[in-house]
Parts: sequence; structure tokens; C-alpha cells
Amino acid sequence: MHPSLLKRKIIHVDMDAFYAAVEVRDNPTLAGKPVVIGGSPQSRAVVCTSSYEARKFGIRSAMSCAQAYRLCPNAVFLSPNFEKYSQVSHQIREIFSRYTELIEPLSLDEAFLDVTDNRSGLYAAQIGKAIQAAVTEELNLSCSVGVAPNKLVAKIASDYRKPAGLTVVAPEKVAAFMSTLEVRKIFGVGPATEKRLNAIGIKSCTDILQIPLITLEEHLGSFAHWIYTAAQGIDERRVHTSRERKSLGREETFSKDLTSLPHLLDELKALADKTAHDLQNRKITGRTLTLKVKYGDFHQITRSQTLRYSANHEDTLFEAARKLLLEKTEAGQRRIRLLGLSVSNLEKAEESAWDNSAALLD
Ligand code: TTP
Ligand code: MG
Repeated sequence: MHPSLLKRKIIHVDMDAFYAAVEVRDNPTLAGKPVVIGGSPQSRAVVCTSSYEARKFGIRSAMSCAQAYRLCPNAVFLSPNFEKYSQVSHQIREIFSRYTELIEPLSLDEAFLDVTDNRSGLYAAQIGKAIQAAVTEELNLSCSVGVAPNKLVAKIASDYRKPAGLTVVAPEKVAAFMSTLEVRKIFGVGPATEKRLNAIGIKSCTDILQIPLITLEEHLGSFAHWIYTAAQGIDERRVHTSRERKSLGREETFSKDLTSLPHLLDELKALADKTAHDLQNRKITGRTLTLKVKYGDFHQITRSQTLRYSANHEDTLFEAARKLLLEKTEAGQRRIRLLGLSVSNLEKAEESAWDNSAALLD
């Protein structure tokens, strides 16, 4: 790992019972009551979130409001007011911006901050505390904060003590912190992956490190690599600000629809070359490649592949795009009127010091 990655200071902020907390704040008669944000129990609405008082009755996000009503008939049911939550979200981001410009919002209620080189001169943990204080004093809301050397650990840490928790995981404590956690805490491990891992006797992050990576790969394919490093608390993903360009690419509409594969591959090669040069000129690389195909009848599909490493070499892009075209589209059988190629998940080139040829997945 590049040494500078170990020295990063990442903060994850997550608002407590966000939509519900905003509604309670703006209507104090709701304080202390079970409040459900979703809609009427007589409607087909589902629960967006609920106050902690409501959660005591077993009410959870994504359950139907009818079910929530059965669990707690005394709860107050409200429809969400997204305009208001979005306004509050901007106020929260303004507080973050006092400490850093490197802010990556994940949704209205959570964000990553990179405070490695922040302008305040404070320690990351002090910034976390200051943000909590400002959110409480200025917005009358509460949030939980995780501080760690990377996004993966910071996000787990913010969830560690909720509500109003502040959990700091110093670089030398990361391995110990991860070792106690269940695998589902790893970003990307959903119920299906968790089940597969449990079936082979893996419950905790420590269990993952007891088996050889190659065995894990047999069960999970290329995802195994991420899980294996994540279980050790390693995560090299950058904090991506919203101002950055999200994707870059080229497309071509043909003067006549194409069915011949060699012809299509020629066109694809030209697109890969142009896209690669655009990336190289801007000194950026990309991790996800998306192929767009518009058929003769205007029906359009996109097919994506995430590369093992961020790349910008024309051969790497073409190889991945060729595979997508041949394996994931009806090229050769159906007339095609447009091909497009784009690359997303962009990074500055110097940060992805990988050999481009290693980027292709197995
Ligand atoms: P969460 O952070 O998951 O929940 P929360 O902030 O309400 O509670 P916690 O204290 O546990 O963090 O989600 C943030 C907001 O996103 C939440 O207030 C409502 C919305 N949301 C939905 O609309 N649907 C969902 O399924 C979930 C999980 C959240
Ligand atoms: Mg939240």
C-alpha cells in the first residue's frame, strides 16, 4: 500500500434518525413519541425511517406502514417532506465545509470528509466533535461520527455508538477493531454474500483471514479480494467530491446500422483510443467501463465492467469493451445504430500507480 494512504484522516458523519429528527425538531409536541416517516398506515406507503421511540416497538425502515401500525398503533405517521430534508442537508454540508473541501455526500443524511490536510489545524477527532457541536447548537439535530484512516472503517465507526456517538479508530487500532466485527459490516457484503460465507464457516472478519485467499476466490470470485483486504481494515478508495467529473467517454452514431462484427470491433477500437487519449490528456484513470449499444430499433442497453485497477490505456479499455460487446450484447445478430464507451469511477493518474495491463479482471 502507498504509505500516504495510511496517513489519511477520514470522517464519516451520519445523522441520527434523520427525517424523524427533523420532524420532531419542527414540532416539539412530537418529542418523546414514536414517530414514523412514510405515510398513512391505510396507504401502501413504506417506512422511510422512524424515531428511536418507534424502533423500540420493532418498527424498521422499508417495512409497510400498515405493519408498523400493527406494531405500534399509537405512533404518529407522517409523510416525508424531502424539500425540507434537502435544505437541512445543505446546512449540514455548510458546517462540513468549514473544515474541508473534500466532502463526499452519500445521501441526504451522511457524508465522508477527508480532513488529512484541513485548514483548521485540529486533530480529526476534534473536528468530529466540533461538527457534532455545531449540528446540535445550530440545527438542533444530532449526528454520529466515525474517524478512521479510511472510508470503510470510518463508516463502521459512525454506526458503532448511535445516537450522538463519536468513535475514533486510530491507524494502529484498525486491525483489532475489524477483527471483532461480523462479515456483514464490510461494505458490499449483503445478505446473500453473508449467507455464502456463513455456509463455509465464516462469521467474523477474523474468520476471513484464517482461510487462503484462493479458497475465498473459489466461493466469491473477484469480490474475494475486496473482502480479504477489507477484513483487515484496508480500503484505498478516495473521498470523491461532487464537483469532480463523474465519467468521460465518446459515442458514435453510424450513418448505416452495422451488423458485421469486424466492422463493429473497428468502431469500438476507435472509441477506446479516443476515450483513452481523453483520459491520458487529463491525467486521469477510470475503474468502471460502460458500453452503450443502441440497436436499429432504437432500443438502448448499457453493460458495465469494473476493472481490477483503475486504467487509461487504450488496449485495456478496448479489451474490456470487446468482451462486453461479444458476451453481453446481441452484436452480430441485431443491427446496431450507435456504440458508446465511457469510463467512470475516475481517479488522478498518479494515485493509481498500477500497471494498466493488470487491470483486467480474471
Ligand atoms: P439511515 O441513516 O439508515 O437512518 P436514520 O438516519 O433515519 O437513522 P440512524 O440513526 O439509524 O442513522 O437513513 C437516513 C435517511 O434515509 C432516513 O432518515 C430516511 C432515509 N431512508 C429511506 O428513505 N429508506 C430506507 O430504507 C432507509 C434505510 C433510509
Ligand atoms: Mg442516519
